[in-house]
Amino acid sequence: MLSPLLQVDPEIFEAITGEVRRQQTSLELIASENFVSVAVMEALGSVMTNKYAEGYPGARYYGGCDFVDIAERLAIERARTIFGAEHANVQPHSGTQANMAVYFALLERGDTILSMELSMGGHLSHGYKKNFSGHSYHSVFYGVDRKTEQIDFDQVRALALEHRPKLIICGASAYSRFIQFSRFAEIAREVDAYLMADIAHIAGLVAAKLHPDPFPYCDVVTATTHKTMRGPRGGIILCRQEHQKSIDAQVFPGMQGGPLMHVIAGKAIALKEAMAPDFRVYQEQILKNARALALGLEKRGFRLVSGGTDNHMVLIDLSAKGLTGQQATQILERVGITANKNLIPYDPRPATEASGIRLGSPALTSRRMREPEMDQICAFIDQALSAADDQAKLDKIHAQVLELCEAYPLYQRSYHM
Ligand code: DSN
Repeated sequence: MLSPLLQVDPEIFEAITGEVRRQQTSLELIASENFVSVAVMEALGSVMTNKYAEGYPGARYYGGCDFVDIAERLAIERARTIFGAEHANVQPHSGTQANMAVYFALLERGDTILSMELSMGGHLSHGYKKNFSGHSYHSVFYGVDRKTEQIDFDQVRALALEHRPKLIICGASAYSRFIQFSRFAEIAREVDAYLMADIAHIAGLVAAKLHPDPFPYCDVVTATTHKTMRGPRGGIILCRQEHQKSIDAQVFPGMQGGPLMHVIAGKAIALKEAMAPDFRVYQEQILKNARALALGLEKRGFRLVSGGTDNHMVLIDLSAKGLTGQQATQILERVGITANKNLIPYDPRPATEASGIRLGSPALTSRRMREPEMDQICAFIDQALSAADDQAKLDKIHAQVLELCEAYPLYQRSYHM
């Protein structure tokens, strides 16, 4: 019981130290990833992982819940305060689980959902045919305008009037523009639909009031805590009081068993961090860095989907560069830059290849990089994608990437941080 990991399981020890090295020595540009604080990591590795706590604070099915109750109450209160929500449920294990509980609470099997098409920037759990949400509900999708590559509200309204959805979902995982919740609310009101915002990606920006606020307009808001919020992996649901009972009942016992109390403690810590003044400074820098990425790429001849960014990400169309998203991510990986291939609107390629890549600034902003470093990274990306298979050139870029990473160290304290 008391032996260190290195002794108990050297293979996993090696895997973890390898991952530490990878995170330290590469440039993380995946828009949905971030680096949690040491305090959050302490909670994740704490004894709260040992505790069963089915139920909610003060009303559990197991004894011994006094201390986990403290953690969950703090997480709930902090989430309510930050987002100005009447109720928060902090138990969903992920963003998809949060969405699932909302659907269970608001819909019957076979009801119609109107949401953004996955290939236009939406999310699997918003009704995609191979996801539970697509099996259980009838999905109708809106997309973006071909020219502006921004949400086409005429289409959203026309589809809403035609299909009379019970739920309209706004929110995306690959869309670099503000989500105009007020416009969705007008349409939802017109057709008497519930409105849910999935702010998984932009929760940190919303918390810092740097993105339009969904709360006055939506019945329910779901989020993740690990993207721009910079907390542990997990989901959260925020809603009006009238939905509290049904949503809580659909998270537990409807959909999950025991909550992950160590993660909930980590969520509480991340939410406390989000209440500190420097969190807003961090979120402002995320925006500045995303804009710097957009500018740096544009001036090097890359085409940005929708022409730019209002949030933490940019979506690049590589069609004119003669590369697929898949090829580009592989080349970038060879120089220590991590990104993901992504479909672009009206993409002629399949998702396994894709014509674009998605880049995000949250993780590197946590490393304290700023606009000059973003510009330097754009130069690395440009040089790497033009180098094709020239190993000598790629090695040279990789050496510069390593130098930059060394200048912005991450987790110095012990082997797993
Ligand atoms: N996988 C997440 C993302 O990268 O956006 C969404 O769940």
